[in-house]
Amino acid sequence: MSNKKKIFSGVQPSGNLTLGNYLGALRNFGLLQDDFDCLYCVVDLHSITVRQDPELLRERSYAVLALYLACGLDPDKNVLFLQSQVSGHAELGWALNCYTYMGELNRMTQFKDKSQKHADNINGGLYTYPVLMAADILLYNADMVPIGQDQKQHLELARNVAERFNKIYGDTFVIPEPFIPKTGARVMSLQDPTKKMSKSDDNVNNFILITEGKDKIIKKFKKAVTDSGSEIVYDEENKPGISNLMKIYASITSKSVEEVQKEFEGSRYGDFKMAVGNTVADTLEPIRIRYEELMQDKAYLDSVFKKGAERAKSMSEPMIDEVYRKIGFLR
Ligand code: ATP
Ligand code: LTN
Repeated sequence: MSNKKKIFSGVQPSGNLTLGNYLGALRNFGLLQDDFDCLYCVVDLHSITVRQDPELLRERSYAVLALYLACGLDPDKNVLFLQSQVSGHAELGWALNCYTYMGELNRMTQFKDKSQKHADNINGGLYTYPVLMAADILLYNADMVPIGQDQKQHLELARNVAERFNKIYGDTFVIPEPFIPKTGARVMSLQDPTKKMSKSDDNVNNFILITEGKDKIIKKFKKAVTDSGSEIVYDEENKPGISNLMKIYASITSKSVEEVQKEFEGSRYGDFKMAVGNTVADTLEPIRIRYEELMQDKAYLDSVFKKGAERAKSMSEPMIDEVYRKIGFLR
């Protein structure tokens, strides 16, 4: 690794990835790979906070890696790896649990949301999950963490835990900064634009999958709820549906929302929805094709994971050593 700044981010293999994951996270991973030393992790340890079918979990872990690659991440330039194959995450995670207060964890909104959604399985892992996320980042001294808006609170916690540890034991961890895109940081559900587009949503019309075909994508955009009125204007409060579509279009075309508004001045909702659907589908099409090819070659995906784990291990071992020594464990 060079003296470039370091990036860490992760995606859970808890379902098929959506347009939200793409615009909020994956696309930015690729944009950062030339200027930073990047580690991109498939965070399978995180995903078992919700019950997973073992076979499906394995398949989805490959699928997230295949999507990383299909989105253009170069496995030689970036460290692409599976969290459970690098023991330092669980080790540092445990240690940091003892430096995180329950009061802090009680404030995490994702825990509140997920415990409502999975009321029959509110387990300890779901509660302490942000500590494991802090460990992921701090283990490698990452300077920056590309994430969607929903993860901002978790990153704040990681910063607080790092500062606390540094205060007790002297400089140990780099304090990481969030990297949240201007548009695309919070893609909303197509049927209920007041809630986040989520891969674990029960209603398939709420989300667009990265790997969905063109016809399906266009159909879903056609069905997307819009608001009263007929003008394409950005107004999150009164026109959440149209505003969400405008943000999606802006993000995918790298335009500002103002430019999008100008472009569609005088257009009808139906035409605008078709334009968004077409643009999204055309952007995702090459990714889907490459993804499908890669999923046919598990031996290759295994080899990428293997190399990634080796590199991640050698990068993380000095940190575990330092932390354990500082805490007072015999080395
Ligand atoms: P779930 O919906 O199952 O809770 P998730 O999609 O929120 O999962 P991850 O797959 O781990 O969780 O998220 C990976 C990255 O994608 C994170 O950086 C997250 O902030 C981002 N992300 C997730 N959903 C959206 C969204 N709707 N808009 C923008 N970014 C998103
Ligand atoms: N908590 C994130 C996934 C995640 C992550 C990370 C993101 C786990 N560890 C480290 C950035 C950095 C989520 O649920 N989206």
